Amino acid sequence: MKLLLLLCLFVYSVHSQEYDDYSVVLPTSGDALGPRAHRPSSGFDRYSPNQPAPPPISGGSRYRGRPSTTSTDVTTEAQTKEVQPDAGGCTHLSERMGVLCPTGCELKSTILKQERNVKTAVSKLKDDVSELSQSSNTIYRYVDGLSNAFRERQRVSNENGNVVGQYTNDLEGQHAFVKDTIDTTFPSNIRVLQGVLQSLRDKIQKLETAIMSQRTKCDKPCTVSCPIPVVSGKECEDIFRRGGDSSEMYLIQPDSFFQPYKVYCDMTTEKGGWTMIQNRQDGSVDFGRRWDSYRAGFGNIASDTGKGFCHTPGEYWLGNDRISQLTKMGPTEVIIEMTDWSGAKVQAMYQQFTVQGESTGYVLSVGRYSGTAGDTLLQGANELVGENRTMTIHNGMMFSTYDRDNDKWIPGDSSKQCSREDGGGWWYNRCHSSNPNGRYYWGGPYTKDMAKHGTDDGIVWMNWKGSWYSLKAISMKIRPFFGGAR
Ligand SMILES: [Ca+2]
Repeated sequence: MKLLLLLCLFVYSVHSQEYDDYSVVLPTSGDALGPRAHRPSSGFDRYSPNQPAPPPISGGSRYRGRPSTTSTDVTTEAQTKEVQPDAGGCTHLSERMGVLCPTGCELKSTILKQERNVKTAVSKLKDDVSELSQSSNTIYRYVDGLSNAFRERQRVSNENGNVVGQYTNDLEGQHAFVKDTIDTTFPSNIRVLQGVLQSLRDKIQKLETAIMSQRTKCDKPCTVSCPIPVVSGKECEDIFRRGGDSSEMYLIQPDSFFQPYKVYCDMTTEKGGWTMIQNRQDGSVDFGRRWDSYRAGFGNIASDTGKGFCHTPGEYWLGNDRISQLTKMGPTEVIIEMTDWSGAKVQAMYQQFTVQGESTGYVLSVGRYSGTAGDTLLQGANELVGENRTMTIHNGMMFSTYDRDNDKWIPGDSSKQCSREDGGGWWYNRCHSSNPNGRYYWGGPYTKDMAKHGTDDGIVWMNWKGSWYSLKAISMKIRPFFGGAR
């Protein structure tokens, strides 16, 4: 634009110079030329008059006079000269006059007119440029924001890549560990477990074999298979006197009217000859039995432990009929030996011991106590006094089982049965100071909560261990009384 303006000013200057030169040459004739004829002075711009002109050249002309016809034509042409417009357009009215160059004024007007257009265009262009600049700024900021967002995304992407890489590394490590574990540890453990499993299978098979063996044995009642010594007699004292001096199972026949039966003979204690009528030692036999069972006897007389003879007694009750018969054959003494869970041993001996027959309820008669366990059968419980103690004396009592109430506790009242509450068959009064046929408790001390009916139903000998201690072992052996002298 500036270049265009400079170009226009240059053209204007050239035209002005040409015009001035032209004005000097041309005569100042007529008022048609207008105000350009003078320039009023002002200030120091004073008019200075022209210098006097030198005299013209005179003398003879080198030319001859012109022909007359040409002068006439010139006059005519001068007379018909047309007045040409001074402003507006670049062409004469007559085309033969050629093109008329614009005057400075016309050019200025044109330029001013164009300048307005140009200004308008420039103003619009400025607005456009400003708007474009704003748009450019907006776009720049937008692009800049996009760049920042891209860089942020790139950073986040890089960080995610790092995290993924780390996670991948960890995962690969774990995978390697798991694979190594599966490839090495698992097979080893599986082999160990397979060995354990095989061992367990072997044990189970052995147990099944043992169970089958026991089932086969239990299909028939337990019998003693060990050989019976040839020596026999009416009872153990008779056998002892016949030469049987080893403690083991023998066959006795007290009376020829009865069949011989097996019994364990103690040939060592107190000079031997003792017939065992009762034995408790391990709880292997249930003593909570009916009247008939106590009458006939139950349990295991003895067992073979592999030495070829039955030298070890089992838990058993010889039977009230047999006991009655043996004790009624003559004066009989009894020794009651007992052991607690610490291994301590005491005994109670009665030089008189008789059991009447079933018709009188197997009434017990004892007398002449001696020993270390304390006399319960004659004296009752030492810790009780008066009638309460009398109620615990067993001498003179009938035998009772849970299905035959012969005790002194409200006879006739089926709800008051010593045998039912104290666990065994015995010569209960109301009810006991000793209970050799009671329940077998492992360990010794027991409580009411452990007892079936809350009573002292253990293997009790009150005058040694009290009511709430169940003995580990107890046995009753009888022998014909002979005053200790053989
Ligand atoms: Ca009763």
